Amino acid sequence: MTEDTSTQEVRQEFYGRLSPHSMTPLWEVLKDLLKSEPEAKAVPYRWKYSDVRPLLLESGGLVTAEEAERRVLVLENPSYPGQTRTTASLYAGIQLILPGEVAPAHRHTPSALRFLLEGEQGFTAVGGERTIMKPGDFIITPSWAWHDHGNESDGPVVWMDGLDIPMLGFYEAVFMEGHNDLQQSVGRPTGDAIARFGQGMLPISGDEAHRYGQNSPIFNYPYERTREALVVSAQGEDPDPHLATTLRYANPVDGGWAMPTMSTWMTHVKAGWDTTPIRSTDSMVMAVAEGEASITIGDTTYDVGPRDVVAIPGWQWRKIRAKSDCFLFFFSDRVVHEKLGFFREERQAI
Ligand code: GTQ
Repeated sequence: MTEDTSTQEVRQEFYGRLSPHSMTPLWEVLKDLLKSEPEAKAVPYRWKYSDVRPLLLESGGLVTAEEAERRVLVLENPSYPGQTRTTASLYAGIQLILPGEVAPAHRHTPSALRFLLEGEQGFTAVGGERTIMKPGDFIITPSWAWHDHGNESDGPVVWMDGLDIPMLGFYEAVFMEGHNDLQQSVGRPTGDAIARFGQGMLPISGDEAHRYGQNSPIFNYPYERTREALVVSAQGEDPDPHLATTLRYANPVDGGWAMPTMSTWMTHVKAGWDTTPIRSTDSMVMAVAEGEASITIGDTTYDVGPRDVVAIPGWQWRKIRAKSDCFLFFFSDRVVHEKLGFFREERQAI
């Protein structure tokens, strides 16, 4: 017997006596635990709206929004089967509300965002105010805010939900409460929040700004305004080689991200433009508002068009080639990486 095998045997015997005490030797796992670069378990993935839509509408014939509470097809990362997550930390799903339906009022610790894909007359009520949601709008549902959704049009209303459920799941802090009524009572006129907070003005009494806790008091950022801001910005400067023309959704009170756990922004890439690869530690979900593009994530390239959704795991080189003028919505866990001090970004030389 060589000295090596006997050393191994002695160690294994020792490890065997550790395990009944619920202990394990760090040195056997340290190289897997601490690596020189982040390694995502999630894989890139694209959901084509032409695949999602017919299945979503079919689900509309199987279960009502009220019965389902939320009739959503979860966009589940292939690396995490059964785990209702789209990246390691983010959840995305596609929600359908049919004409006349109501998704009942409830509240939960996870924060939610909506990105409107289809339908003109869907609404959501958050904290006593209703907003009508139009395609391309970005809507915030803060943690523990009552919310219910409805559709007063004669066509389906469809949006992407983005939630931080996997993050809160890690902290074992996911819980919810159902409302006594199907819908919450509405105490403020539609448009109140954006009038007070979204016009470059703020209420003179500072207290009001904290209506939605750590979230932006603007809870619907209309696409019309976002798009205009991007189009005009793109006229006034050359696009950033890595980010093209990108504006982030900001909290007007403190200039920070609009939500405390999820960063959101929109990127405009003009037809014919190609971005230079960039990577960052945050994982992302992208939804196409307008345009045709190809996005490369690591070794994988996807063609995307309106309403397609893509999962982008952390620390993978990404670049976008626009075939027509593109407007791309993103949400990511970047704000958490920044707050906790481990956000990193790397840009390939031009
Ligand atoms: O609309 O409140 O996709 O509670 C998952 C959980 C949406 C919602 C989801 C939810 C909601």
